[in-house]
Amino acid sequence: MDYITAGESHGPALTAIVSGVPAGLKINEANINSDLARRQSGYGRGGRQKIERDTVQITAGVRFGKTLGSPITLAIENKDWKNWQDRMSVFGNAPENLQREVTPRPGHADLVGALKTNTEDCRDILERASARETAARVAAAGIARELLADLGVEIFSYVTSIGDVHLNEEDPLMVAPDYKPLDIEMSEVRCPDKDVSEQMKQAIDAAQEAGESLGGTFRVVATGLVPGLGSYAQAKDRLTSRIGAALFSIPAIKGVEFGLGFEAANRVGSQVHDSIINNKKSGFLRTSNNAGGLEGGMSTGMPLIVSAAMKPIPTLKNPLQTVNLDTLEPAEASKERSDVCAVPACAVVAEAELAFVLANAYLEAFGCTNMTDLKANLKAYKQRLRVMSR
Ligand code: EPS
Repeated sequence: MDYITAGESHGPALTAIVSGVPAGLKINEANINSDLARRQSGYGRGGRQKIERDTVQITAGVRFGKTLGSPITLAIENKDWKNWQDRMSVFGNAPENLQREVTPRPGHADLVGALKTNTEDCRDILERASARETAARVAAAGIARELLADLGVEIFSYVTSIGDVHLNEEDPLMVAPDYKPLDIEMSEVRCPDKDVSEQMKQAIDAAQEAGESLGGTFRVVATGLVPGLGSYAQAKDRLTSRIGAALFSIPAIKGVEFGLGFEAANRVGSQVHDSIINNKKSGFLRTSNNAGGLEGGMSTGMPLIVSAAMKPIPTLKNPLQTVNLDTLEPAEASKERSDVCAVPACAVVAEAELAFVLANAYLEAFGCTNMTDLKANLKAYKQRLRVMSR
């Protein structure tokens, strides 16, 4: 299963094509739209989210609510396009009064993209480099999420810090899978603790007043996985490397940690690795989950827990110094309308990226042509594991 997206932030629409989806998978548009709404939400988002009501339109690959096994096309209209038709026209000439973007923002793709593609207008770059593109990823991953849900896998995320406000968790790797999704969804910053949510919102308010932006960290959790997804045999098949690459593909992600992450490097071996037990009811289990559900590049069957760090958004109300590309003189970086903080939204995008990797791992292990065969193979595998653990 693979996806590709197209679309500019202020163009007519975002589009995704998902290929390699098995036939016979039920698709519920409402679930995809709910993920799109979750991505749009979050305290600290900019004015754009008041304009958009992201909803998916599926135009290929689904018949009577089920996948055909052919490529699926998903489109999301950019409602803001009507305000940009002159500046972002697909054909015709640029308007005479067109204001080119010539003051690249440090931290965004503006300057390097312009140098690379030989354009005199950074808008050619920023329109695609904008995190608006992640709406198409979330829609595409909606297909992966339907597949995983059908196989008993759930994915959720929560925010662990915004700026210097941190959620203090006693034993996060053990408690994280038990958080109540409703508590997370009720928080405007996707944080399960009400008081910390308030502090995070205050930090966002303060940043906004100061003309600043804020980054943060979040965790993504997947439950219900069978052990053995991914592989130890080839570098590219290690689930760890695939998930790492997928999360690092999200704009502004600067760090990814699995389970204990960097903290594992501070400890001795016996304080890191998870003892193995065998329990008649559940089979092989671990007494802890420091590995975050991955060993040898494969799922262990424990909840998969991965954390990521997002840098602050580069568009600043009080901009940094840059160089005017026309005059080559010092200038202030451009002040696009933007978000003060998009960490909660980024966590939803990370859910989507993780869903894609995990769905692929299931398809590789249990077959990818149709849901009936896939489920039969998965059932047989689970049965064999039960026999091996008794
Ligand atoms: C985004 C839409 C954008 C930005 C943001 C993400 O809308 P606009 O540019 O029209 O305000 O709010 O873009 C960025 C964070 C970025 O770095 O470009 C969205 O829908 O997620």
